[in-house]
Amino acid sequence: MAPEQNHPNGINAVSKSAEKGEKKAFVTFLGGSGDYVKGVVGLAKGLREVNSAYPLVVAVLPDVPPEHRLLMVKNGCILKDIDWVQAPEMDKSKVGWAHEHFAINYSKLRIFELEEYCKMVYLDGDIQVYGNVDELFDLPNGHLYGVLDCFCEWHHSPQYKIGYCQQCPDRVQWPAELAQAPSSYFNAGMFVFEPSQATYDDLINTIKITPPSSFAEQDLLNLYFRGIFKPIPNIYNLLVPMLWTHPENVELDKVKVVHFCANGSKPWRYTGKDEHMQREDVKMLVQKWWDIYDDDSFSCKKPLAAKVRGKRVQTSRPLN
Ligand SMILES: [Mn+2]
Repeated sequence: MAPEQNHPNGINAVSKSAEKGEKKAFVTFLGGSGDYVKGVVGLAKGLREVNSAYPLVVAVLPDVPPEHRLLMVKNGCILKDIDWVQAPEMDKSKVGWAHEHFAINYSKLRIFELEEYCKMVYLDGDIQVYGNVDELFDLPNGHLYGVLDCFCEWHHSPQYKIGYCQQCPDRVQWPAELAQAPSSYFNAGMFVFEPSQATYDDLINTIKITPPSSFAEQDLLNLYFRGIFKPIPNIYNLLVPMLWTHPENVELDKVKVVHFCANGSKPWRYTGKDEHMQREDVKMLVQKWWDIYDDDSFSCKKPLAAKVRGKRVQTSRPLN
């Protein structure tokens, strides 16, 4: 990614790329024939409800069935066919969930190949938007932006064992004898990036020289973009577990993006039986997701951008 030149006015300035008329879009990723398509359809409707000026691109793997493709197109999504990315060191004797999980996650990297877009905001299918986030497209080039992850429930991480979390770095100091504290680590369910074939090729080369780890492409992206990553406020990717792990860092009335990553919190699978799922704030967010999903007035035959062209909603919330 080339560093941004002459951007004195920050994110509210019209970016050079916009002047050149280059395309920008949200992008998500879908594989398989399961129920995750509901998340994507919900997200498409959510982006429409907040009057986003940008369309939702869905990078689809070959095994997404025609009926799911049709459903997404009917809801205004732009489909881009992508091929699998081979996961590293796959054990051919295990063709179960772990294999599929790894293969799917690495294939998400294909979004970096979508060079017809100069800037994209990646959103997981288990994310919903409750506010307009178009200002993210105006962030200066040359960085990858995302929200700091929370380690409080990552039982296998060294951070968890120590009790350290980057969301509250003062709670437990990183032990001096353990050398350097871990660098900032973003949750890869949402990030702002500039597609680039060269970056994609480089990421693939990095896979070849990096042992696979439990968080697959998220670990890889964090490794690769170390030093280029810049954190943005939690309101752009509220991880649902943050509601109970870091309530002091949650501004629920300001949250724009909610990531249903907690066990049992995916709205289309929600039963309320899993731990924390009877919290009032969780129930409210899940209900809001369903309100959006069930509202058929948001279904349309045209891409999102066509509907609101020329009526871009201006948002003024500052980023820092
Ligand atoms: Mn997710």
